[in-house]
Amino acid sequence: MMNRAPLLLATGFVLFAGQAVACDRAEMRERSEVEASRTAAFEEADEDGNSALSRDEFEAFREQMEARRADAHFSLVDVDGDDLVTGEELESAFERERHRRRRPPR
Ligand SMILES: [Ca+2]
Ligand SMILES: [Ca+2]
Repeated sequence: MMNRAPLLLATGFVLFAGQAVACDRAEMRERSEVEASRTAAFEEADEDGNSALSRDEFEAFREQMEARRADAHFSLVDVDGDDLVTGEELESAFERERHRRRRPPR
């Protein structure tokens, strides 16, 4: 039946929107930072500037992204921003993560 397609699309959108709401702000910020830095990492890794990555360049890109992701993750866990992650901050980050995973999708 053709009429069901829009309904299914709408249902999919509502589920997607619910998941987006489920992301807390810090996570959203982390994601947008990672996405924003992807282009920069690509350009940096593209050593010969041909707008494409060779295997070696791709490896450099992957390392760049990993470092940037780790950096963003660190900032997320370091709640008070003193550039140190305490056991307490780590534990509360795990707790937030557990809470986020447990939350049922709306
Ligand atoms: Ca290249
Ligand atoms: Ca800290």
